[in-house]
Amino acid sequence: MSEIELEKKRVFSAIQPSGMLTLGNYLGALKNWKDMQNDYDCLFSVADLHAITVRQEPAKLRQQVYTTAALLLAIGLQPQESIIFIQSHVSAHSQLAWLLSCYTQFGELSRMTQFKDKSQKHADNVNAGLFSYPSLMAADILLYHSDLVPVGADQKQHIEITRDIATRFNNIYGDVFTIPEPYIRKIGARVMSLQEPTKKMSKSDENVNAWVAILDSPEDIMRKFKRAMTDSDSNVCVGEGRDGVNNLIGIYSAITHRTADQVAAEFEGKGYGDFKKAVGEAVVEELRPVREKYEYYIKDKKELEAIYKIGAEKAEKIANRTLGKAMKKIGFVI
Ligand code: AQP
Repeated sequence: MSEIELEKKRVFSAIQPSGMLTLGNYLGALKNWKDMQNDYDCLFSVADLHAITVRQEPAKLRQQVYTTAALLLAIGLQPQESIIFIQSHVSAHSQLAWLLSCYTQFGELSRMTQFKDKSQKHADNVNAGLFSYPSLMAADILLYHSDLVPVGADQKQHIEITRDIATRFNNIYGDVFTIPEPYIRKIGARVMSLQEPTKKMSKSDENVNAWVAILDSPEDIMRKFKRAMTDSDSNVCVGEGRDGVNNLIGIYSAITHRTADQVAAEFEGKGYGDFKKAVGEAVVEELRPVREKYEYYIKDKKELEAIYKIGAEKAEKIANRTLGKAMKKIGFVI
């Protein structure tokens, strides 16, 4: 029987080093990255160019880039399996972003909910980069002919605009870009704030009790879940308007792989106290190995640097080919 090696689908995703990564980042994105790396041809990036759309303190940003890169290894990404790199180390991202911004409409950028949210949150710094963020994200994805982009639900709109930009470009110049699909899991795709459960859990939330950092100590995690907002009912079951409880059930389900009905059965007759404790403990145990491995990777900056430099070299080869092709099609002399 002849063996036919099937080409693996290409996966790309990135994460901003804009603060301590949260349980939302972990369940919505990182956990899926790890699960996909054996079955797909993967590239994962630390999106430092995206991070400066919000003002960053230089020393802190540098440290967060290291922390984020070390966390990618700590969650189990293998440099032998996946290409792991820092976005700004591959200049094709900025170059293609400029080209694509000329194929992106003002009207479509104005409709992006992330732009609306962040421009309200950072009203003193509504910069052009914040507005054109989707053109850079489109460049990130399209440079690698990505088939799938594993993200949390909040990024769906950005994948849709990427598809629109790529289709527009291809309609003018022929088949240059692969049209990517979002890869959004049902469970864990939208982890909400523990204090205001109608808002997504976000690493830049000023209320530290609203979010759990992947590197939080077990004591802090337990305390945050104990204080998590629920409601005046005491039944652990999913229901309309029960945002706090729904969120905790979602987190527990994502970690224990139990359905919402199984969770309800497990806590029947017990109060929120027992339930919150169980969710906290599940999160502590899920994140414990990540925290331990993180300590190992962050200590050895030389190894970390070697990994992301090799990653950038590999990524650059793919990215430059796509960039060159796009430039040639547009009519640049190259
Ligand atoms: N609460 C969340 N639930 C599920 N997924 C989430 N993601 C973020 N928050 C949640 C997913 O994590 C990936 C990386 O996100 P990012 O760091 O690039 O940017 P973000 O979506 O803007 O995340 P934050 O935490 O809200 O950052 P800040 O506060 O800096 O804006 C993405 O796949 C995202 O969907």
